[in-house]
Amino acid sequence: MQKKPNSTEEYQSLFEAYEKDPAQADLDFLGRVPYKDRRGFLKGAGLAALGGLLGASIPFHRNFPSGLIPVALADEAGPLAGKDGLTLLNDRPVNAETPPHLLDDAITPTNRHFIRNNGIPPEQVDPDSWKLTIDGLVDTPLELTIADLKSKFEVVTMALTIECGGNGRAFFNPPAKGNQWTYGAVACSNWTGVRLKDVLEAAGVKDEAIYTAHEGADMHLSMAEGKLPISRGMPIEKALTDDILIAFEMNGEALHPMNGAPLRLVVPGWPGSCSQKWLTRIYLRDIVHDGPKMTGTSYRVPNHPVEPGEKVDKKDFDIIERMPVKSLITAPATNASVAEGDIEVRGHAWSGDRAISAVDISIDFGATWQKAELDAPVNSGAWQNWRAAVKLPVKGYYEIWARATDDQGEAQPHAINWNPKGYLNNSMHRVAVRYA
Ligand SMILES: Nc1nc2c(c(=O)[nH]1)N[C@H]1C(S)=C(S)[C@@H](COP(=O)(O)O)O[C@H]1N2
Ligand SMILES: [Mo]
Repeated sequence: MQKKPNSTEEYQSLFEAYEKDPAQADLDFLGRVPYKDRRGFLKGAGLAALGGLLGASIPFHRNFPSGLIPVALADEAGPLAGKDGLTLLNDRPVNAETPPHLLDDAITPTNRHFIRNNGIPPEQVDPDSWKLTIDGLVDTPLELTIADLKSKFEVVTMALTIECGGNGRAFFNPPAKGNQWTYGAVACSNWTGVRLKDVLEAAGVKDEAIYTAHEGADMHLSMAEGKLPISRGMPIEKALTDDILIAFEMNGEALHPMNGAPLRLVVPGWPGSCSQKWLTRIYLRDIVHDGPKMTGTSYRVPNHPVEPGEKVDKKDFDIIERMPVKSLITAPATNASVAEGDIEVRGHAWSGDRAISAVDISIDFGATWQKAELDAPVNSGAWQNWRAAVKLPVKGYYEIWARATDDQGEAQPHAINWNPKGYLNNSMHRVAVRYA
């Protein structure tokens, strides 16, 4: 039995031993290197030496950008362990999205839930000793274990949609800086936990409280002590609604480490950034929270229409609240070739905290539309599933377009509503299909 190394230095020295004499070294240790520590190893000669672990040499190792890890390793033991088919957009911090055709399930399985990290997740979490602090402008500050949450409050399970505010950013022109999400920074899993509202009411919300502030146990990319990568909040009226959970289970099991284990907030319909992962503290404030990624232009859009590329003054940005009406086509996969003209088109639709009233499908570039069959949400906060039997009249190339309309009559636009940071792209999803 090899001793498990337990510090970065120890990993480093084992790795150096491996570089000196691969035949004699403890090869197995590499598989256990936490991904945050791997970064230092994977440069130049270090990367070349990893050939042993990958089962092949790396002819172009000199070109490998430092800071990335080989995808083959990432999938096996890194942040994407337990995920299936996600596209890694960045490994520091970890950001991975799900191709639309892998989001076909009515309820998103954990292995298909996207990952959006702003910092470095905590490495060792102990659910039994995890504590959540509720303080700030409350009558009685609380410190709760997960066992306390389960025993003192009603435990509920709900399907809840989380979408990153930057989903669809890849399609902005001029481009917006940040993760180039295409379609897959959205999911609707089953979450089990207690209502945020019940916990806040148990602590007693003071009259002066106007905003929540959330903290998690992840570290800033700089690893600086006490510096949070992200701390967002929401107006107290929103926090006291029924659909927001402090969740300790995802699809009937412990949360995935990258989705916030052992405890997180789930705020459906608002930007995913409200749903603090690795949740350690919620405090109530008498000002709009000003934590990291609450200020400047983070998660904000201009409060008036702007031209693509237009410079917008900082004071003209508003904090994003609800996410806009949107839909996703999950079948067929784009670029699919079908042998029959009769096909089923499927997908999901959602609109912040509203319900969807219709999803329309077009196969003729928007000239005519047919109504999809639309399910009611399984509960409020869940996306709605839809399907349509579609007939492709003759062989050839088609695009399937989907357009959702919500119960306030708002429908998805054809073109992107451009904004400087690339948020809220709810333009229609188009997939290419060849009837051959
Ligand atoms: N502690 C913490 N919570 C966080 C984040 C983070 O980086 N750290 N990212 C937020 C953002 S921007 C999004 S979109 C969601 C994504 O949740 P997921 O990674 O479980 O899909 O988590 C949010 N909660
Ligand atoms: Mo996000």
